[in-house]
Amino acid sequence: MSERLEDIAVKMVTGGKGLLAADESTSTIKKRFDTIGLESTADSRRDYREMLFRADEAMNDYISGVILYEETLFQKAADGTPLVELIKAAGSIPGIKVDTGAKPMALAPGETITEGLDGLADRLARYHEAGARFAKWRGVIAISDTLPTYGSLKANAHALARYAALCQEAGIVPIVEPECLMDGKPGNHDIARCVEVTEFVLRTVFNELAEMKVDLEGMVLKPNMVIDGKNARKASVAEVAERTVRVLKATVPAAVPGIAFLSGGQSTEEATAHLSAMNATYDMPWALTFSYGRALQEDALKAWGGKCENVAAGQRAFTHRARMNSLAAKGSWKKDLEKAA
Ligand code: 5MM
Repeated sequence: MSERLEDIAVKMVTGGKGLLAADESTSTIKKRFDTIGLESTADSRRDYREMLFRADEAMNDYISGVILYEETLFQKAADGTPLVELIKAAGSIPGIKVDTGAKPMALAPGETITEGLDGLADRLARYHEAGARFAKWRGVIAISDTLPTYGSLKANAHALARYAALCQEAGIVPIVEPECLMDGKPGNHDIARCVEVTEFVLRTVFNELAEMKVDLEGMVLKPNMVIDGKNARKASVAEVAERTVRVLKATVPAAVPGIAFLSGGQSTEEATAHLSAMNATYDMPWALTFSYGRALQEDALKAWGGKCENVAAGQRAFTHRARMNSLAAKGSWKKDLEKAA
């Protein structure tokens, strides 16, 4: 029986589960490994990701799907089992990052355009064959007093919509990720500017999705939260939750089954607290969950430190964060659970 995109999308965002973004490109994972003094090689990347995917409690109970980088989709664990099979065995869905990165945009200083559309239909067919049932594409939007420019925003939104249409045609659920940068430069914008930009970005993205005939029931939105820039943090948890939900309600159609936030450079605990506050306080037409990279992995990476004797410690740290975020997806995270751990 053919799988319905709508069913896959619902499974990705419901039941108190969320997504693990483990799709760091080779250059980004190198930066992460540099922080623990570990050389980035195909084997060290495999060891790290294998550790995460073999964390049974986290993967079975809290993680609905994993976003992979292409290398990982075709990589095998040390014992020869394909990493994709580890993910599936835990009842989680393998996904794949299909953009080829945000590149400097011509005649648009400080802005980028995400590439990867050429030949994408063929790649999607290969990824589907390899077991991927959802994909991810990230458009990056810089925020300052003068950015984004409309040209850059429109080009990124258009690329996101073309990608989403290609995914749906290939039987793959698109995660549409327009990220308004919290930690870009200068990063001193306030939350009011973030409201303004995020609202305009989401409106533009959904217009483009409509023009490309994307079925909203068969996609997942991965937005930033509405928050002050990294160098100007002031807003309380309640304010971030309130302003984020308000912007989403103004722009995201109820047909979208779920919204899975990126963490964007928030501390691990902030990312959890904000998500929990939204779910605890507001009635919303969509499921609200996490699709965190750094906020799920930071503590695990540190605890592991690249040493095989620390695999269990790394898995414990990952499981703890996954559990906290699962509680947040149900609106029932409490700060003292962090202390207890
Ligand atoms: C895990 O990081 C992802 C890959 O980034 P690069 O292509 O730059 O290597 C990234 O797309 C990620 O999926 C999202 O930005 C969310 O991650 P965070 O860390 O912001 O939660």
